[in-house]
Amino acid sequence: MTERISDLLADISRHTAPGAGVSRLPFTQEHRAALDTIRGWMEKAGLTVTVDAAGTMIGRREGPPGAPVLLFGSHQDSVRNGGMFDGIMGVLLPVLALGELRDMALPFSVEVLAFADEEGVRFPTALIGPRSLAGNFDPASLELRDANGISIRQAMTDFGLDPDAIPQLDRRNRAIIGYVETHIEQGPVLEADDHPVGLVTSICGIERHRLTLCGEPGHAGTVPMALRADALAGAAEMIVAIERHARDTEGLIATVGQIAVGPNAVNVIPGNVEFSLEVRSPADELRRESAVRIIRTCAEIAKDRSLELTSDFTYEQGAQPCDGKLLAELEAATQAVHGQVPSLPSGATHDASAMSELCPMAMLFVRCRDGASHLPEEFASEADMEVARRTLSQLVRNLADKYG
Ligand code: HGY
Ligand code: MN
Ligand code: MN
Repeated sequence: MTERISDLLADISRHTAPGAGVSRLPFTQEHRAALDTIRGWMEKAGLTVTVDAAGTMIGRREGPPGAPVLLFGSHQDSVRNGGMFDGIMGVLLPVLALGELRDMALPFSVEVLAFADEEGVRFPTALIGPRSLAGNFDPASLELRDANGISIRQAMTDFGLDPDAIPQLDRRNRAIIGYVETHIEQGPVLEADDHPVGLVTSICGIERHRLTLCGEPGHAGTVPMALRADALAGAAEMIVAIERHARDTEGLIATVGQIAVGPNAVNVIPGNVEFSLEVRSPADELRRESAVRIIRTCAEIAKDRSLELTSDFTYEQGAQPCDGKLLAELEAATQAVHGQVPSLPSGATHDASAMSELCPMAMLFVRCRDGASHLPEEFASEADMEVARRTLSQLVRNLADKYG
């Protein structure tokens, strides 16, 4: 009897740090436990399982000698208190699809990739796995540290990996048909249009900055309002200005998701604040220009309030269009299974953003209840996931005819 997809996802979501939802960060005991479960899925589907130097678990089905490889995959990690579908569903579905096709001869090899770190929640960077395959991983990022001061290098070494072997993962000279990622939509569009799945046309670009404000801490009762340089009040004015700028700019999204205040005491005027600025857009030029304008506005506010502002540019991923030919293949498979082919851009970023530097990339979205994601309430239905699984099997069948 075939196990229900949601039961398999519920099972792996047990590998989480305590708290609501799923909290599975890279190179942790939760990650290691998840790899054991994923290994079981892959072996049951007849795949040969390895883990590469970047911590990507790879389930491979060997094709004829010299044949190209078709790649599927997504990420095993989650945000803190996230849902049980983001990432991991895109590992499970292609594994199940390949399990269904295990007796069918294929004219190419196939791999399912379970990447270690897409969210960039533990460390101030992400996409180590796909960037390693695409040959553009920056070894300097191995020295970046998490909130406990543990470097990526240390975390990977403790996890049993050899980060210095990452450069050997470069697959730019390999014959690759393409990379297809299946992912929960994380937005409300498919639900609003009543579709179980949809094709992704492009993935937005993203950049992150860390803004640090220094003011004058002081006694909350004795320093007159006119004499204050209150770092938190300054940050508040900046955050409202950031929101207003994004609201007034078509095609732009900006978010301040993290903030830290010092000394964070009820009766002390905040002396320093550090907050994150994240800017997204399908248009890289607009994103970059807007980030410059936003930081300039923050600098003006800082000056008016006698605060000192420093901003560090911490992360960037360019916008990526999905590959026309691979999309057409995914469209034919979706048409065959679902009868209709909705398409939409992705406001979330994905491993596929980095994989598109290596090979043709396409994505299949699965309907997301209420568009809720990065939350414990995240939900995709069994029926919709089944449509996605069948679409992936159909895609492999269609490509087998084409390459056969
Ligand atoms: O932030 C994102 O868009 C992705 O979920 N990491
Ligand atoms: Mn994701
Ligand atoms: Mn996510």
